[in-house]
Amino acid sequence: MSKSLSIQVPARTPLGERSGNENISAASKFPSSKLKLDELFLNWLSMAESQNLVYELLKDAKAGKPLRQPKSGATHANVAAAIGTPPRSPQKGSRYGTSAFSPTRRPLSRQASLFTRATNEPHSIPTFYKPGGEGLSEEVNAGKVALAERMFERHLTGMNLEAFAGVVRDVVGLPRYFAKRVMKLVAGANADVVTREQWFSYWNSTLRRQKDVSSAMFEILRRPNARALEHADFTEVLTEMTQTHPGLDFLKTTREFQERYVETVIYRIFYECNTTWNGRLTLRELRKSDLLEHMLLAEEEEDINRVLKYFSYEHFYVIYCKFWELDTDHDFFINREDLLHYGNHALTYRIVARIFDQAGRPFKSDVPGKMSYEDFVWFILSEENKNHPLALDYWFKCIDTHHDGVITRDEIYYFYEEQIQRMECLAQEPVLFEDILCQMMDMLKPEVDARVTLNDLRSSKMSGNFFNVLFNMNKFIAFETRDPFLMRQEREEPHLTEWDRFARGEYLRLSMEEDDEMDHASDVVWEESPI
Ligand SMILES: [Ca+2]
Ligand SMILES: [Ca+2]
Repeated sequence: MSKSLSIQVPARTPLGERSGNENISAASKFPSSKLKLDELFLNWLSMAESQNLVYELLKDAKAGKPLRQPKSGATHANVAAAIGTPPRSPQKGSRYGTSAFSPTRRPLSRQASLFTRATNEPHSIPTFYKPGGEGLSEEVNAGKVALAERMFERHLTGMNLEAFAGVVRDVVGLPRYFAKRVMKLVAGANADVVTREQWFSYWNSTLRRQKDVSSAMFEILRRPNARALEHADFTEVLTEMTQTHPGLDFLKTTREFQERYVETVIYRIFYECNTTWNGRLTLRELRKSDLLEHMLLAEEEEDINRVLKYFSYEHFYVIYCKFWELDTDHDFFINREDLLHYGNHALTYRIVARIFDQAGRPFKSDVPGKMSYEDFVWFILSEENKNHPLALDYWFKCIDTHHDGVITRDEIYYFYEEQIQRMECLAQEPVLFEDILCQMMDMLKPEVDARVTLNDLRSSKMSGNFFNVLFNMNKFIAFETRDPFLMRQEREEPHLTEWDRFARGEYLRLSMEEDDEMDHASDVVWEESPI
C-alpha cells in the first residue's frame, strides 16, 4: 500500500440522481446540506494531511494498536480552504470582531456620520493643501517641511518602515499602509530605510507639487506617466493593508482569501469611483469619490466590517460565497444556467439572457458565454442595490433592447410577460400588464408617459422596484405585498443601503449554514472513532 493514498473526488452529484434509498431520503429531507456535507467530506479527504492521518489510523488498526484521538488538525481555516469558502470574521468575544454578524449591532455613530457627510458633501479631504492652487502654498509647505524635519531629527541614520509610516500619515495625509509603496518611490525598490535627503528630494520634486491629498495619492499609485489608475495599481497598498490591519489578522493564514479579498475591494472601488466603467480611474474621478475618506477610515477602524463601503470583510465574504455557490463545477466561471439559480431562481430567463448578451456591461471574462468573478461582482452589486446610479445604468441598458435610450411599452411588456407566466406557474393570480404599467408610470412619473428615460429613473426613488417588477420574482412579490419587515428595516436604518442590508442578512445566513456543516462534518468524520 502506497503511503500517498490517491483519492479521486467525484463531481458533485446533481440532486435527485443518487442511488440508494438511504441517500435519497436523506437528500430529500435536507438536500442542500446533504450535498454540501458530502462535498465537504470529500474535500477533507482529498487533503494531503487528511490522507496521511487516515493512512496512519489504518496502519494502527491493522497492527491492532488502539486508535489515537486525532489532533484537532482540521482547523477552521483549512476546512474552509478545502470547501472553497473564506474564513469568517472573528467570532464574538475575540479582540476585534465584537460581532461576527452584524455591522450595526453597536451604535453606528462613525459610520452614520460618514454616510451623512458623504451624501451632503462631495468628499472631505484634510484641508492643509491650498485648494485650487498649483501645488502647496509657501505657508503650508513650510509647515510640512518643519514637521518632517522634526520627525527626521530623531532618525539621523534614516527611518525604518514603521517610523516612515508616521511621515506618510502626518505629512502626506495618507494611511500608514501606503508607507511601503512610498518608501519604494523615495528610496528605491529594495530599500528598508529612508534618509532625510531622500525624503526631501522626493518631497520637493513630486509631492509638494500636488495640490491635495487625492492628487498625492494618485501620484503615488500611478505607474510612471500613466494618466489613470488601473486595478493592479491598488494591489500593493491594499495587500499591505490586509497584512497590517488588526481586523484582518485572521486572514494571514489563508493567503488565497487574502488575495481574493484585495481583488474584491478593487472591483468595489472601481464600481463606485470609476464612473465611466472603463477600468481607468482618473484623478478627476478619484477627487469626486469618497475613496480617500474610506481608506483613512479603514486604517482607524479596528473592526473592518464597520467600514461598509469598499472594505467590509463580511461583504467580501458574501460576494465570494455567492459566487462559489453558483459556480458548482468550481472552474471560476458562471454560465447562464448557473446564474438562473441566483437568489432562489429569482431572475427571469429573459433578463439572464440579456446579462449574458453583456447588455449591461461587457464581460471581462475571456471565455465566451461565461461570467468571470469580476463580472459577477458587477452583477451582484447592481442586483442588490438597484437604486444606485450605476445600477440604474446597468439595468436600463439590459431592458432597452432596442438601444434607443428609452424604455418603451413593448420593452416593458417583453420582460413582464415572463413574470406573468411565472406567477401563473406559482398559482398566484397574475397582476395584469395594464395594471402594472399604470402603477409603474404613477411611481416613476416619466416626462413622457410610457417612455422611461434614464433621467426619469434617476429622479425617482422607486426605480429599483421598477426593475424588480420586470425580472425579479421574489423582490416583485415582496414589493407587491409591501413586506412589513423590509419596510421597517428601511425606516429604522436609513443610513444603510439596500446592499448593506442584503449583505448583513446573507452573512448571517451563510454563517449559520457553515456552523451546521462544521457540526455535521465533525460528527461524520469521527463517528467511527472508539474514543
Ligand atoms: Ca463554473
Ligand atoms: Ca428602447
